Amino acid sequence: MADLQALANAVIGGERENALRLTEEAIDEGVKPSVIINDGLIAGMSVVGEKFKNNEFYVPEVLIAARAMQTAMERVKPLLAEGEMTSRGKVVIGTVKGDLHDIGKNLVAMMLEGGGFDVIDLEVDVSPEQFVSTAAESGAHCIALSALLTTTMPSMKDTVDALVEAGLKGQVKVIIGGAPVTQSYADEIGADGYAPDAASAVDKVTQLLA
Ligand code: B1M
Repeated sequence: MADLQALANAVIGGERENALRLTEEAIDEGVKPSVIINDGLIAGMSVVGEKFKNNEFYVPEVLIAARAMQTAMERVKPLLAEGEMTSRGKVVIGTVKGDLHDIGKNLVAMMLEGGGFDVIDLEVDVSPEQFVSTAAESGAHCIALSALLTTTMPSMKDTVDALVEAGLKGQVKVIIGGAPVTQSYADEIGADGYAPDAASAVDKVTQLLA
């Protein structure tokens, strides 16, 4: 019988091949793809998130776990029947204009995906206009902005302002983060939320979209 706890454990341990094998076994046994994703992959990643928050896991462990999760996810996602699994929301993420740091942003994107959100990753050096037009075109619920340079933080405010100008403020939530970013900066620029790390970002987006 398919062992979804073992699958979750394989994700936690970053065992990519094991995670893929257990996913294929579950598929062969007829377990619903949504159950494999929720009770195996997302369950595993949420433990990873907790361990990261509690400093039991560091960046390399999270990246390796996320890679195992993504490999298994790629196998099972195409099998989802239409409407079988409702996304928890769509998030457009990127590192702001002028900023090329992407390690933290990638972690946040992977944790959000592992948390059951649809993620559109615009990568790095993303202008306010790109964030807003992608959110509008894709019907996203949230824009997630990462900045690592104090000099690029103003682009976060420009993005919030561009959202206001597009008449989407409130309808599309904005969450910000990155090493130099603080809650008081989020309050100052009118962002809806701030998170200090990738696991907290999942909690914050969940809360904002509730
Ligand atoms: Co750069 N760099 N860098 N750099 N770099 C910093 C950020 C710096 C603090 C180093 C230093 O001087 N001590 C400094 C910034 C100073 C400042 O502005 N206050 C700096 C500088 C100055 C620069 C350049 C200007 C250097 C130069 O060329 N003279 C240049 C700028 C390039 C550019 O972006 N235009 C530059 C270049 C680079 C590299 C390309 C060499 C490389 C980036 C590689 C890459 O990302 N692909 C790099 C690196 C690696 C760093 C350090 C060493 C590490 C950053 C990192 O990846 N941390 C960094 C010093 C440091 O932080 N110790 C530094 C690990 C990562 C997991 O953490 O990104 O903080 P972090 O993400 C965390 C949280 O912040 C949070 O969650 C993550 C996981 O918990 N988080 C979010 C991040 N985004 C979030 C979004 C959220 C929520 C949470 O919601 C949406």
